[in-house]
Amino acid sequence: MNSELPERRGAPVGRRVFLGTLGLGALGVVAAPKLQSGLESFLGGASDLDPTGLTGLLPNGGGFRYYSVTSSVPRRNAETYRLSVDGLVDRPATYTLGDLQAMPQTRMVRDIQCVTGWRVPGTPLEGVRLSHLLDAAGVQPSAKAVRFTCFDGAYSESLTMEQARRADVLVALRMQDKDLGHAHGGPVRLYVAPMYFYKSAKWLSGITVTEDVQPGYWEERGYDIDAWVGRSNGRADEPTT
Ligand SMILES: Nc1nc2c(c(=O)[nH]1)N[C@H]1C(S)=C(S)[C@@H](COP(=O)(O)O)O[C@H]1N2
Ligand SMILES: [Mo]
Repeated sequence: MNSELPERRGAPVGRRVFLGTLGLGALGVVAAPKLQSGLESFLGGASDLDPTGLTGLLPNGGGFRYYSVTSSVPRRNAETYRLSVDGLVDRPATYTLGDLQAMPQTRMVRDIQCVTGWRVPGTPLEGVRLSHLLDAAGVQPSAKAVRFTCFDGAYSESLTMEQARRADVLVALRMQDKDLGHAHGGPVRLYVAPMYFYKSAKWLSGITVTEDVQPGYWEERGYDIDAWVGRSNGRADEPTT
């Protein structure tokens, strides 16, 4: 495996470059307690995202790290959020948050595992099964994969059709029994429970059914397309339970 991959050094390259430009690296230690409390209120929805992305270097109370490959992400709420389902389908659709909330919800409690090594055990995620949306759209026989795009304008992911139809792949609306906040990719993110967390695209805005798998953001930068926990990326983590 390529040891030059940016995320293996602890942070996505975009943010590192951004921090480096601002010269904030050394400030982190001093500023951490203040930023940490800022992040916590942010995660509660009360304040704006730290535009430096410095909060991304700090684990929050629950052991998560905030990841974004872009330095800022627009906000979407119940009024402005839209999810499109298109590509090789008979019935393309655009859903609001309310539409998604009205569909059958599935709740799962699994370990979340980032490929860089941090893990958050026993995390509840809840939302609509991706297979439900695919069935509603009517996938055409030539379709072998699904591509996901995000309203950060940069990130993308992909799954084979077989992976996408698994019961443990959700279009997630809630995490830790709360509506998904902006920092964690709200209002809607993908959740691919059996794979490393980079498959779980945040700020999900598009689901496109495609003929073949198109490598996602980190996959174009060397990570495995099939990102099974414990069986990919040269790692030997225990599978999530
Ligand atoms: N849109 C988008 N989704 C993303 C990422 C990202 O940078 N942008 N990072 C991925 C990675 S590497 C991880 S570990 C998780 C982090 O999710 P969190 O910020 O909720 O902890 O989101 C994944 N999904
Ligand atoms: Mo990650």
